[in-house]
Amino acid sequence: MSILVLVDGWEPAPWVRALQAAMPDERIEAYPDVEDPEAVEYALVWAAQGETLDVFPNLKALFSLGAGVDHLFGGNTLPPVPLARVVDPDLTAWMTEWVVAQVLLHHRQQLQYSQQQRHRNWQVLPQPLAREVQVGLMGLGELGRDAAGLLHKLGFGLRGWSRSPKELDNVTCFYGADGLDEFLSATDILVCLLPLTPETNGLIGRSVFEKLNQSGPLGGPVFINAGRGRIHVETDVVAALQNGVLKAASLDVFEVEPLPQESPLWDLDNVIITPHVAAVSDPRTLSKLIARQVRAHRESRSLEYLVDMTRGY
Ligand code: NDP
Ligand code: OXD
Repeated sequence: MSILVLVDGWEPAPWVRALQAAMPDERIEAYPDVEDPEAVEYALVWAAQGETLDVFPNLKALFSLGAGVDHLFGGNTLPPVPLARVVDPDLTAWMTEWVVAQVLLHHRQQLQYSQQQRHRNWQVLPQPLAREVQVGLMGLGELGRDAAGLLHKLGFGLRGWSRSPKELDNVTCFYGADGLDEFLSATDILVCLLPLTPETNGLIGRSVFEKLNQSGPLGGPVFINAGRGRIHVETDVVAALQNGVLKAASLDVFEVEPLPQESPLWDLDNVIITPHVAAVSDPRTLSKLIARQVRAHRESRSLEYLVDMTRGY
């Protein structure tokens, strides 16, 4: 019996090492070096397609090594086994750090001050209070809720939007297509922490940006995306940053990654770009979660963090 690490674009060796340390009695293999495909019971995957998984006829469960699972839905039919994703306090903390860092950079007008610094220009800008700024979180799941907690402590006003109705302390909640416009209308800083699904693909474009609060305390709305790049329409992001419908943006995810050299985003001075690093999957912590999940499955207990295959997240 074996556990397979099947990662595309990541180095498998650190995963194999960390997993072997967390599960010393298990046989861990990295694709494509599989001794016996029929012995593979669990596959830990990042960006693997159904076609590749077809060769393991005795799979019992799939584990996404990322919090998002869209990387698994792009290709062929997946094997009919449960799919669990990653929910981990360290990963969540990293995302909250990234989101809060970006919100604060825009709130404290760091892009303008950095530009002034380059021109040796000593000029004080009017500074709103955090409570005068409304942060709108699209996605109130594991990551959105945690970010909301710290943003509230910092004093920001909070609005949130999800698929199903929610009641959260300190967050004015909206849901579904019917709640979107009202959610957007008072949002000054829009933060996307949605999963990529057929419903969210291309959701955030020109009409969303135009509905944000255009007369807020920051002098224009800000867009922050750490969900997935294909949730935004990149040509609309660029146009909105150029024509002032958006004052600024922070982007960790892009329609195409790595962001192509010819993307106009690289040349805009009102955008902050990070290379999909807001909350990376770290073998040091995630191997413990996977070990717990494998043990639970072997002992016929339920897996945690199962993906709803019909919703796609
Ligand atoms: P969750 O599944 O816990 O939460 C997803 C949230 O999005 C839920 O609140 C859900 O609503 C909402 N949602 C989903 N579909 C819709 C829709 N059609 N309309 C409105 N709301 C919707 O996910 P996580 O918080 O754990 O992660 C979110 C995403 O963050 C991941 O899928 C991944 O793409 C991204 N991510 C990015 C990383 C990075 O480094 N950039 C790292 C980790 C994750 P409801 O509550 O009603 O179900
Ligand atoms: C994830 C990611 O989904 O790293 O975990 O993007």
